[in-house]
Amino acid sequence: MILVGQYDSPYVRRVAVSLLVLGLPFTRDTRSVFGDFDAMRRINPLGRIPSLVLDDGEVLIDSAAILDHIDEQVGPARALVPRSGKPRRETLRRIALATGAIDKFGALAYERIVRPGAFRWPEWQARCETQAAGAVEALARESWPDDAPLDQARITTVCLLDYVATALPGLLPAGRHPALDALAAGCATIPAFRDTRPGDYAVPRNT
Ligand SMILES: N[C@@H](CCC(=O)N[C@@H](CS)C(=O)NCC(=O)O)C(=O)O
Repeated sequence: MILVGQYDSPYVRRVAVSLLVLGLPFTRDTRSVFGDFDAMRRINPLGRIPSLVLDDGEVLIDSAAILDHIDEQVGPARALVPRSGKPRRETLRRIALATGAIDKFGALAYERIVRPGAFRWPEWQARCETQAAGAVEALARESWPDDAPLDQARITTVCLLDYVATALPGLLPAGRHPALDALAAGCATIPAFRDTRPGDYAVPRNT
């Protein structure tokens, strides 16, 4: 399997962490979705990451669809999202909050980093920040016991937190949500997270 995309993307990273945690081998295609746009569009017509190229050449796009396939491959006992009932609903709710926050922080990052200054819209940025902050506050109100198994809600939430720390430093200062700080610190020592840390934010910057 080939995982397409860089770990600066929290969506790519949550797939990478999941593959590593589950012991599923993969290689990487680290071309940039910005710098190698045409090549990326040949893999995924949307020109977005992540994609997962299976061994028979089939290409899966969108992290949710990729993670669904991975869970199916390992079976319900090892799947990172519970199969049914309240545990499934609660996990999906946390994942929705975390991915929603990634979308809104991502929109904010693109506003700040990609869009030329003359075309920025402060009210839109404020709206994105309010929506993302609301989702993070809701995640902070959830219970994250130290000894709970590593599931997809934890993986995606930590990928969100590390993404904000890297791409939008200062927006979620340490101490604002101690429970989330503890969650991220606990996961930082796990090899799957340690070995996929995002580098410097790779999107070309407009001033
Ligand atoms: N829903 C998609 C979102 C993927 C996404 O937003 N990827 C970003 C990187 S974090 C991307 O490809 N951005 C480039 C673009 O949209 O032009 C998923 O879960 O895979």
